[in-house]
Amino acid sequence: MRAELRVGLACLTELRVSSGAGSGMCLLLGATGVGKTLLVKRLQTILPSRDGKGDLGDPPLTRPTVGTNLTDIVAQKKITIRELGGCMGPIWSSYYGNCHSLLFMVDASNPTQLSASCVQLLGLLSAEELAEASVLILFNKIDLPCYMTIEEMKSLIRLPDLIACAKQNITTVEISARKGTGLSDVLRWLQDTHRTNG
Ligand SMILES: Nc1nc2c(ncn2[C@@H]2O[C@H](COP(=O)(O)OP(=O)(O)O)[C@@H](O)[C@H]2O)c(=O)[nH]1
Ligand SMILES: [Mg+2]
Repeated sequence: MRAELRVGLACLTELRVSSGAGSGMCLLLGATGVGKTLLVKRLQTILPSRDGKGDLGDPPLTRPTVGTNLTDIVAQKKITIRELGGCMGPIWSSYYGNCHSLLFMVDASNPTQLSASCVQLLGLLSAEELAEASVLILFNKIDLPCYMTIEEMKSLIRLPDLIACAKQNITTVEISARKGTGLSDVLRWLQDTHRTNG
């Protein structure tokens, strides 16, 4: 893709919510529809309460992300979360520079997407520019029923082996962006990761 087009896409949905001193860049990646935009909106909602237990209410409507969505959250220090639309997979690598942490989201209610997600994850973990990044793999939509457990999914993609062999420090978390389950863990991980890193 031509550079001008890439920059044009990046400007389409830029959203800066707040600012603060010092910042760290966090990439939020995953297939279309896994719940990335809702996660960012939820993190912004629970932040004011600091303990991650703010009143979430009904989930806000999300639209498919065109290009990239930049959101600053201030959790002790400013962390800029850059969501990249799933359809931008081929140019994700243009955004690896300066990335201190990586949130990789999987839809835990949709095991048919797993193999594609696994290929994407392997590509990310083997990228030289991301070798120093801390990685959080989010299994989202645990509020929905599924014929496969998360443990079965992890074993299907051989996640324990992946974690053992990867250069990165990898953590996993099970969440529901809709219900709010696990969001305080995500917030804590971001704070801990960016306290020392970025
Ligand atoms: N049931 C359920 N639905 C979710 C959850 N997270 C996101 N969704 C829904 O999944 C759809 C896609 O979400 P969106 O955030 O736009 O996905 P994105 O393409 O990854 O940014 C929306 O209808 C969300 O309300 C969740 O944890 N549980
Ligand atoms: Mg989105």
